Amino acid sequence: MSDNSTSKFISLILRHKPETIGITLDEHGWANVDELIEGVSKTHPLTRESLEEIVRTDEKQRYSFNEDHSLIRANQGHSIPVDVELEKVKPPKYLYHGTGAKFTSSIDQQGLIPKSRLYVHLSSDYETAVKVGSRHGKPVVYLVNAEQMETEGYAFYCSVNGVWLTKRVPVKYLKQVDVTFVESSKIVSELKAVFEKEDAAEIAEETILPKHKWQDLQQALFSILQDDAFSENDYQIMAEIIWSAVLAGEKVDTETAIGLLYYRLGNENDPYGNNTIWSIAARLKDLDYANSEYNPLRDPVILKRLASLGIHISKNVNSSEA
Ligand code: HQG
Repeated sequence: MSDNSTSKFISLILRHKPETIGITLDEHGWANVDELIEGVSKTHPLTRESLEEIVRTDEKQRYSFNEDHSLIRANQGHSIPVDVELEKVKPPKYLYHGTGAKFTSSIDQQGLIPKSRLYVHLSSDYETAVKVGSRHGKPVVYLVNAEQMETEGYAFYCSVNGVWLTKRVPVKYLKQVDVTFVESSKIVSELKAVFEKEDAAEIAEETILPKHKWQDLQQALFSILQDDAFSENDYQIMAEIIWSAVLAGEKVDTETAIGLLYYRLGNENDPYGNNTIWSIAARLKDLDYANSEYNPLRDPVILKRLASLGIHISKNVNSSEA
């Protein structure tokens, strides 16, 4: 393992105070490697080999060399104005920001500001945000509606070590994360990992169903069903899991479940076409499985529920209404 205090000191030099060892960074944040080693090694043990080791093994991949390793810079986290040539990238739907409980009243008024750094730092997962927040005392995590921010003109950057950066986050895009949401977003990640496998539905039923409270799991399933990013096959797996829950007598939110499943997998002209979702609808609505006039995609209660989730069914036949 590399010497942690040397690594911390290098971070101070490359992000905040190069003058401490009498060096300067260029406009893109690069320092000369020989100068850095010479300056740092006056107070901290550092050789070219140990520097290479620090860069290679840093758990957050904080530093990069240029091609011939004559220059080095921090990938992000600066307080001095350098341009590390970050590329604007489309962010995921949500990002997280971890902070200390003591900052929340100020954040709830002003939104997130970079304070001494150039950017507000965000992460793509909740767990990282909790760690970052814990550096400031009791951690609190905010959910950032990154997709909406981007649509409304805010730029996002992703540093080479995967930290998301943006200039500021106004209050309207922030929400303190509640525990159910966190539980369900963890389950969403677990489910996503299962999607890659063969027999995904069985694996999910055996490993994920028994492990979580149904209410948390249901929220995770609904959030996947509302997300366009998944495939028909993934949605079918959601249907299989919901069917298992129905059979197990779990308290399923009937309208939302039927609505979302039919929205993803149903056919307005043939409500019985997909066996799994018809079984779910028939069981939850107490219908005659083999003989019913019921059509979920024409049920006003279901359509209203979907509309409340922002989903408006105006498929081919009814398009005259649109
Ligand atoms: C808070 C570490 C009051 C903000 C981590 C944060 C990270 C406000 C603190 C990286 C505020 C600044 C950055 C407002 C923001 N009112 N407080 N309006 N807006 N704050 O350390 O995000 O290990 O500068 O919530 O992993 O904690 O160094 O930023 O709590 O990626 O590589 O002001 O540092 O990475 O604190 O951490 P920081 P941060 P490294």
